[in-house]
Amino acid sequence: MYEDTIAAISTSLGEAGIGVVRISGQQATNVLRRVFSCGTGASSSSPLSTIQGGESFFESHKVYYGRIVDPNTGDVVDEALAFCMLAPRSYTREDVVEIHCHGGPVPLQGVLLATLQAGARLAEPGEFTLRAYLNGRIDLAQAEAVADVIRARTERGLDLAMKGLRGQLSGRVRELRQQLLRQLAYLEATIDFAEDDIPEEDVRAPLEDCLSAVGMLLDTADQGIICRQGLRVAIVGRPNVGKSSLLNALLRSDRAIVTPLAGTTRDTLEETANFSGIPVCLMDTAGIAAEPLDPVERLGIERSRRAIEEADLCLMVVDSSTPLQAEDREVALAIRGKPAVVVANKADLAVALSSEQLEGLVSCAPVVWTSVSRAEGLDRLRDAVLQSAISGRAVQSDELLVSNPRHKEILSRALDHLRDALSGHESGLPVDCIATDLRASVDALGEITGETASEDLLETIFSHFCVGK
Ligand SMILES: Nc1nc2c(ncn2[C@@H]2O[C@H](COP(=O)(O)OP(=O)(O)OP(=O)(O)O)[C@@H](O)[C@H]2O)c(=O)[nH]1
Ligand SMILES: [Mg+2]
Repeated sequence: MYEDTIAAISTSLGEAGIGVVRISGQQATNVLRRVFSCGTGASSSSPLSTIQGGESFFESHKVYYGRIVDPNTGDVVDEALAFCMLAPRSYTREDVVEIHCHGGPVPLQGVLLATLQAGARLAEPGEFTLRAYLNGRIDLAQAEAVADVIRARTERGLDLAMKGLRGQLSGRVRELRQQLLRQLAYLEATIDFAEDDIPEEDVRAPLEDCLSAVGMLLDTADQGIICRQGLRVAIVGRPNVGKSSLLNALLRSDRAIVTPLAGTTRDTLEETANFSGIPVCLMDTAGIAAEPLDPVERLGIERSRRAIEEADLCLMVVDSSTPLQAEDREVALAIRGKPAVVVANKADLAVALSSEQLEGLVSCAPVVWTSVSRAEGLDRLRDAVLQSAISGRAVQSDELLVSNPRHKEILSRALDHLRDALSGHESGLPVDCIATDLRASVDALGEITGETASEDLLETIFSHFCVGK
């Protein structure tokens, strides 16, 4: 339990019907007593004069109506509802108070200031969730899932985050860690009590089981991470092939200017679309021309190249009604090495390109024929984007997905140590060498749930949270 009591605005600082200031810690109810005047407040210039009865005055999980007042001057700050969630039945497992006031920046900041004047200290980012973790209410992976729930951009992302919050991944990782710990205990016993009669056990089979289970979790990570973070997709091509038209069609809105003139788009433009639950940030770019007409076009082309660098995947748009041009090949060169899909657009016009020509344009890139002006081929294009991004391995939606890059890195470390342990076992290395690898694997898995997390790691994770969570 912490000595100090923290407070923060827990809702965003825009205009809204209500906003919430949250307080957590041993003094939470005392802070509320100092700033809260119960009832309509007709005769309540001093908050303390209307509230009697000490600690027990606020019943847990019961809502009180009243006013928030400045604890020094007694001036009314806002009208509010307040309620206490006494430990341990709260988010942090400490006493928690929520004050629901009007949701504007000025009343919210006024209410927060009153709680600080009454003895609370301003919370650090993620400090409420850090306390929930340190007080054992949730583990580290669940704490990370809290941030993912808040930041989810699609229903699928939310579904993933909720699974994390319910502890699905934590449960699986803990199970695997327990299995490994059992093997480790056995190996250590054979080291410590070599001369005693320890019945011989097969270490190899359970280690192989764990190895394949960790490998299977790891296999889901690329898709999981895309579901959580989304994809950045650059729409590139020479001028006038229909890039902006494609952006508008995929967004189903008239976002970018489209004209029959080459060089219409000068600057890159970003907008997010939802492809089967995956947030896809689409970047429309200036057409890459061999000879830019003016400095603006040249700067635009530089930005197009930057967008290619930033992208996870490129949609290379070509005009299928004209033969390939040097500029098309230049674009193909610019996206070399990136996952890509070739979009053979304007398929409603007389076709001037063969499938072979298109397939040879960017190595390994699938080709999708579209007519953006007739809205044809767009579903196939969305499918091709997802297929390319997840390397053709679609995971069932009810399968457990690893969606956090930190968890992926840990799993791959745990897998390496497990592999070392197994190959050591096979080549007859001394038991203590095998035990060392196994211990490293167990410790790595513990970093996911937090059993073996360092203070630095906690600081890194929670500093990315918003204040008030
Ligand atoms: N026939 C036909 N015309 C299309 C299609 N897609 C786009 N166009 C037309 O092609 C022209 C150029 O479209 P844009 O979307 O502005 O092309 P762009 O690649 O963004 O061009 P820049 O911004 O200049 O690089 C417009 O007149 C569009 O209406 C299509 O599928 N079929
Ligand atoms: Mg354009």
